[in-house]
Amino acid sequence: MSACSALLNSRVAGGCFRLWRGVPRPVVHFRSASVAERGTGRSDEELWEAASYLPFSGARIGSFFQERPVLKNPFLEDALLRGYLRRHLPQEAAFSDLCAFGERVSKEVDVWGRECEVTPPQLVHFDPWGRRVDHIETSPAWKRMKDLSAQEGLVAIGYERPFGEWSRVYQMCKLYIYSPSSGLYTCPLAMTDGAAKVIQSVGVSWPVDEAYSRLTTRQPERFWTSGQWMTERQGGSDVARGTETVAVPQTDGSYKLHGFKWFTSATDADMTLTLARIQDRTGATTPGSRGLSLFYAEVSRDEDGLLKGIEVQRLKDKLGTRQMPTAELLLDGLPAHRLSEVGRGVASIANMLTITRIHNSISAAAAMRRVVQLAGDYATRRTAFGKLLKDHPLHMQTLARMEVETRGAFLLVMDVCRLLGREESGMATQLDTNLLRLLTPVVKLYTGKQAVAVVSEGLESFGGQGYIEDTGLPGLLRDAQVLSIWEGTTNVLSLDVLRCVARSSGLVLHAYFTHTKSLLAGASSVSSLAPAVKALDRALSELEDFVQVAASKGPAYLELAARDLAYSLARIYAGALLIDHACWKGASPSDTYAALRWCEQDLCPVASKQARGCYDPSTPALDAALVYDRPTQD
Ligand code: UCC
Repeated sequence: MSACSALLNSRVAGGCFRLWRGVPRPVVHFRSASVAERGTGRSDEELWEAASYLPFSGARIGSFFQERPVLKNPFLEDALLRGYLRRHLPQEAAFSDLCAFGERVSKEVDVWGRECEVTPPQLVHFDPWGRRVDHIETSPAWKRMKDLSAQEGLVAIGYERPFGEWSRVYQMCKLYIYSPSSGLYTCPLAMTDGAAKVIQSVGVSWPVDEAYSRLTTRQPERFWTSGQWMTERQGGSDVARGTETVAVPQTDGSYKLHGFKWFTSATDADMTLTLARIQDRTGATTPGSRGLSLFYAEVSRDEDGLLKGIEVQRLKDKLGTRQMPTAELLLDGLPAHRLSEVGRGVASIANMLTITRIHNSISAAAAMRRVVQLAGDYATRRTAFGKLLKDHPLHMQTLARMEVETRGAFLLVMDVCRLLGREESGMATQLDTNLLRLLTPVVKLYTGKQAVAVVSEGLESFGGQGYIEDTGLPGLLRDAQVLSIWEGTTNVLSLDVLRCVARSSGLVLHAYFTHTKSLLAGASSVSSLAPAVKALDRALSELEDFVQVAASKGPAYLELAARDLAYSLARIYAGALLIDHACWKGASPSDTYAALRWCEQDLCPVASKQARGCYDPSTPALDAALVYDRPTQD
């Protein structure tokens, strides 16, 4: 008989009293036995036993409860965010607004975010009398998010530009604080910002002047959000071939759209930008990218309450982002106005893509930051193996690695925001513009991918509790997973990097090398950073060598190297930003430590993989053979 079953048997035979003989009596917090058992007629001993020796019973569930992680003011808690702003935007107005907003997020908004998650949108197709209404019902919390977004100027700041070239940084810092508590309201805000940007680029005049003022207002009752309907049944990446929607010209110069949009995010929007092919008199359209034009449409209802020219087919059943309605839409004569020149749809909507990709990167860095903050807080509360988690070096090593990833992501995203701000305020040099074009896809793809890894690691740091739905933690991972998918998958964006290198005849890479070297210039005399600077210098020359060799290779070679090239660009640039930040006179020892740790990884995977022959002509066939390797018949 095992020791365990012997104990169990002795309990059954003699009662639990024996189990405690000679063992110090436990301190048990119990509901008052005399009250609970009064009138039961049980002896004192029975009562005493029940009260003192049965910490778990029908009436008790034990006395220990794990403390939950506490969300503190995300602005005050974030040393790098505050350091970055002290360095670049040392304005009291910005600090006090971000501090107050951080307080509001932690005390008020985070609860709404959770409410959005547990009260997902519903599609009501019919009213009780059978009339088709296609009404998307959203939670009260989702509606509060809309009002808050207007009040806090989460889109407006980008257009008011209160801090000149640093206004985008300021706006995105607010979104960074807000994002993980926003119940995914950052998605409609991203598209709203993108739509305002597109309207600004084509000219704020009829028919979009009213829309522009509503997208950028701070008045909740006037505020509109926009959709971005790009994805059709044939897929969302190859927009040029996948778009079937046609635009039928009307006599008044407007159009009616007919098509099927397969993914439309935040479909409760007030308006949308979308792509379609203009039909000629015979009904013919131009295929490919040159056949696509950009359209503006309002989502409105007729006097009977029916959506004009739209049927909501169904809501998507998604892994995450459940807070937000994502729908399939049949466009059946949707009234619309053409915004771009005929056939310039993709190029015109590219402005929107730049903005939504930057928002995506903000959400990715913010998700990492949130899970690191919560995990760090939890480590000060949770005891295991006799001490707090924070006193376990291996646990802290894990959290520190997550912190390093988060810092790299934050600086990458902020630098893209800095460049965007410079461009929009007319301060950008040609180098800035080229750098912005190259870094936007690089930062989006890198941070999207890293967010999944860091948030997943973060959940693990809570043990089993990280896997429990109503802690709110699993939602962070579900929502992170979309970040590498929408707005261009990792591979599609890696190919976009190649395309912008080719279209600029390499000028975007020239801008990249020039600026990265300038970031390192001040670090050569800082001895504490020497190993990081050395590693980065080496990686930069490996990357330059790769570019030299790759220039003589064909498209197939470059395509195989595209993802590793994008990762190399991201890691090297983030390393340079971390080093540069650590050289700032206000930097902390942790800033130096983070830069050193970042630069310990393989900073230039495209060179390492090239050296191993990963892009050789034999590779595609070997990859395919490996993927489709099946057991042979015995
Ligand atoms: O809609 C979606 C979900 C909405 C939710 C948004 C929330 C996000 C924020 C969340 C925060 C929580 S998801 C679907 C989004 N779809 C995509 O992202 C599309 C992915 N595919 C691509 O990006 C492809 O590379 C395409 C569609 C751009 C490729 O199309 P083409 O026609 O083959 O492109 P081309 O020929 O390369 O480019 C056509 C023109 C060129 O201009 P010109 O003719 O002047 O040379 C390009 O330079 O467009 C220009 N262009 C760009 N310009 C293309 N891409 C860009 C770019 N990224 N930036 C600037």
